[in-house]
Amino acid sequence: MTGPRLLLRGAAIGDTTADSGLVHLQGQAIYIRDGLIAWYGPEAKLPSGLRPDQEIELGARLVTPGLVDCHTHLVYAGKRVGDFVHRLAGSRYEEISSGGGGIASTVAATRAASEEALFEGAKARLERMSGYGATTVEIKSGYGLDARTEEKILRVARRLGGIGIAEVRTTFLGAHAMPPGYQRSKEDYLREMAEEVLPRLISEGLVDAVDAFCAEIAFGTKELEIYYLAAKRLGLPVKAHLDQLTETGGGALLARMGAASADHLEYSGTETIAELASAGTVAVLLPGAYYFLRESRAPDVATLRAAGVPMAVATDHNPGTSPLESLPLAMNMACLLFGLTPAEALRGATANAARALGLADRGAIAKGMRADLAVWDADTPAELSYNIGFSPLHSTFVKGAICREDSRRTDANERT
Ligand code: DI6
Ligand code: FE
Repeated sequence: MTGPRLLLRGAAIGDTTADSGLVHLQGQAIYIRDGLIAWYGPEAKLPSGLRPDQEIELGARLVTPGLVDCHTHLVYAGKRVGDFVHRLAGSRYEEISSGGGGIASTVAATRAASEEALFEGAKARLERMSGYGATTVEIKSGYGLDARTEEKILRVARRLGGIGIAEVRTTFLGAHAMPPGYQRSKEDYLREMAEEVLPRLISEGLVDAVDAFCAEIAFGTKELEIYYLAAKRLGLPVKAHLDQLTETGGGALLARMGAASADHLEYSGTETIAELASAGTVAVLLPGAYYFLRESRAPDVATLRAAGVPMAVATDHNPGTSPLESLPLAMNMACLLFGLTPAEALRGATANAARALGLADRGAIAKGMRADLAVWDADTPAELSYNIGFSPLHSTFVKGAICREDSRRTDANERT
């Protein structure tokens, strides 16, 4: 593929290093060829002989790697405002689930929705996420819990990846909850999902990874073993929602499976963290769900940091526990609620999030990486974690193509 050769001038680069320090370089240029960063460095050292098709002056704006939202449930129908109101009146999340609300109500709405309606709803959300700087978004199934609807959700997710707003990675979350009214055991359900449904979805090119909800109200480690083994046999990376509401002891299973990521981790203890560290598993922190459920126990960031577990930050966008679309707001919450530094938050939403998805080609500004970039009206990289409910995004580039430009801001600039 040969896209236009682009030369971005007047950029301030904001990025993170492997040890999580912030990098902030002024007066930079970035040369993009074939959708990749072919060169970047001080404008004064621009190699001669570059032949860009187009030059873009960024006026000293901040350029970071495009943000990677590595954990979302973007495709669903219906809202859960009723659950929210009940929780505010004192009900617990677990009670709402067992009382007919919760995941089951979103499953019913998603089964009933047409593929087109699901697509339109999720497209609007993806557009807004792109407006907050996301250039790669992971999307999980898991609101179908039957073959037909899981496939419908994943087809919508794939289609969303093809419309040029952001790159989409798909995750099969057949093990999200027991389907309402299912008569047989959890083992039977997971066996059916892993041995019948998953291979078919893979053969249709719909699945990039496999996830499960490892929790008392969902599935335990014993039942999940068959499910994960099937995924591994089919060559897919695995991940889990782990220890969100109580400690499950699932770290050992995930380490044995060489999990790409373990997500939530509010209740994970030192042993679980050591297991994740031994497997090189990324810890995905989801402060939106913590905040929305008014949890009081935060992930043990100090121990994760000391153990050298890479930490990512994601929105966990879903209608029940995290109706959050802004990755910069998740970064802000990760700093204020979980104790990350702004450098860790940025790395968490770029390089470490890419790693949680097994993607080595993005998440940093370096030669040979995909030209997935976010351009901000911000002075420093720490500023991305500072704002609340406002995103200073100017534009994004996905594989070297400008895919979003805030027209109001562009007009304003043209007027000055
Ligand atoms: N943990 C969550 O926070 C979401 N899924 C999960 O496994 C919540 C899903 C929902 O309540 O709809
Ligand atoms: Fe989730």
